[in-house]
Amino acid sequence: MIDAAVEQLLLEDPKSYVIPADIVANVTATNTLEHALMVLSKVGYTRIPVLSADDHLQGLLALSAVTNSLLQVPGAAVDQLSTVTVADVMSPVEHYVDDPRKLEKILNLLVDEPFLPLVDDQMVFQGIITRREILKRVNYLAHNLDRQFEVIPRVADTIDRS
Ligand code: 2BA
Repeated sequence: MIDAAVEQLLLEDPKSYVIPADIVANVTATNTLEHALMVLSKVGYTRIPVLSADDHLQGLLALSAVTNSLLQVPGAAVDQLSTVTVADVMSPVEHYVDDPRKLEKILNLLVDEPFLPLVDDQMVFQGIITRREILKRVNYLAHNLDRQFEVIPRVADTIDRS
């Protein structure tokens, strides 16, 4: 369980570590891989969410899945990617959160995941929580814990600052 003081400080402003849906790069399952490659190249991210036309989270698209598809056909040119859709190569969403205050789950999953999609109870995409935003929050915690809480070591000589 997360320590109560740590949780309180991290949760002071949960919205601060959510990147809202309107600024998250995404593709739809019906997009061609040619279009998806253009989006991925332009934004510079290696993995982005796949949304339906009504903004439901459907999967994740990795740049590696697009390049793998290209390499399937010997000598294939990029325009061959217009015959394949995002739905053909996207991966399922294994991990997501429906509440940015579920810190225990978020911190555990972000050890292995670079980001977590945030959805509402209908699986409508709300944004993402990235490692970077959570680390910024942890950095804030590291610098502000003793401004709001008195932190006293249980054993007086356990802290060696040499
Ligand atoms: P990656 O694309 O593998 O990026 C890993 C880290 O590299 C990012 O960590 C970020 O620190 C840096 N980075 C990569 N491309 C960047 C760019 N175009 N602008 C600024 N920084 C860039 P995080 O920021 O923690 O992001 C973790 C993952 O979340 C990213 O993994 C990407 O899959 C996703 N992501 C982050 N912001 C996104 C956005 N606005 N739209 C779509 N996906 C996003």
